[in-house]
Amino acid sequence: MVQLALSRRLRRTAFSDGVEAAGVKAYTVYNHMLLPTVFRSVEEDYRHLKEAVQIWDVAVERQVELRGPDAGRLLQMLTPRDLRGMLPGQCYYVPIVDETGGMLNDPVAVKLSEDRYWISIADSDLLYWVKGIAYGYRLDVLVDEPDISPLAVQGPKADDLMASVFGDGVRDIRFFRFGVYQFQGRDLVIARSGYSKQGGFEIYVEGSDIGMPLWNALFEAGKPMDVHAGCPNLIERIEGGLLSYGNDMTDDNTPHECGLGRFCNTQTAIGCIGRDALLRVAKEGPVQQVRAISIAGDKVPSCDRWWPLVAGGRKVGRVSSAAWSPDFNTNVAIGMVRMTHWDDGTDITVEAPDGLRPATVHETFWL
Ligand code: THG
Repeated sequence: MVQLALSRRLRRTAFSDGVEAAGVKAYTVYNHMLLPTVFRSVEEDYRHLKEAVQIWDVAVERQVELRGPDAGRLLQMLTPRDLRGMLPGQCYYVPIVDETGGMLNDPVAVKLSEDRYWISIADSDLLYWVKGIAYGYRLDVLVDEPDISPLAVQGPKADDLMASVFGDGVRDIRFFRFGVYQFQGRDLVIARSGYSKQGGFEIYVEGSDIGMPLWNALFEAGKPMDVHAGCPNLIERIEGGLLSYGNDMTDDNTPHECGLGRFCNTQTAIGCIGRDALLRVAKEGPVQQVRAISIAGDKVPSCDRWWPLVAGGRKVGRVSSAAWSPDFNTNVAIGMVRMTHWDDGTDITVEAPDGLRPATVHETFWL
């Protein structure tokens, strides 16, 4: 079997020892680190995520920390989402765009205080863009990547598990809010968020040294709840319409093409570097947009390149993520579809690697 060689450049995480002991079967590389993709099987992991509770090593969600008097100004330069109403204790999903309005990342921003934020990044080297902006505009802000390793607790029993380790107070955390809770005498930021639609929390583990102690404590406390190691699940995230940067969108796409227009306030996001470009394209509206797509036939192979979408002999889009959904008894997919074919119920054809298949475009996702 071919192996992936580890080194300084392909980092393990603060939880990799636990992930291996739990029997991880496959990894992907994300922000130059290991991200588990399968434990038992994608289908078994999916069923268990929807019925119990899982612990996810999502340390690959690296934090870009902004600290200093210009931290808020810098974050507003990066995103077309209006941040003026953001309060300490809140998390915002923020499209990050370049000067052309192209997506550079789609992180969660965490406001710790007026002069301190974390940008919890998806898979692109956002740190360099942020450092370049801070330096180029002579901003009074420190930008770096601290030793913080997010650990997600996801699934319907997440509240019970978290309460048993951190106390009943965690049950009151509202969606996309966070509080500070103690573990072994250390303060940890805990938010109600995560890359699934099953509910749960993300623990921003500060200091790699407490990574395995916390991992072990959660597994011990979760025994009665059938806790298992898990990871972002391909099937569940497609059903839920959770986008994957680099797969479903790139810097060639605007947030509006990605269906992230609801997270943009381009008119009032004064200071956003991509604002003028986005105002120009927003006037016309996008000519292609992310859509849910169901694909006929039995289980599709894994989507490791864009699959063309065609209609009437013309290319009308592409599929970027696809998987068999046991709950919906069809293949579910995410794709970019041209406006001529993006209406709900439009029938088109996908050129899958194993042949042509009928597909249908949907206005909304499954979860
Ligand atoms: N949590 C944290 N950091 C992250 C992710 C995360 N960094 C990488 C990656 N995931 C970034 N991408 C997303 C995509 C979707 C969401 C969060 C991060 C998400 N979306 C909600 C939804 O679509 O239902 C809505 C969010 C909202 O309403 O504000 O949660 O998962 N820390």
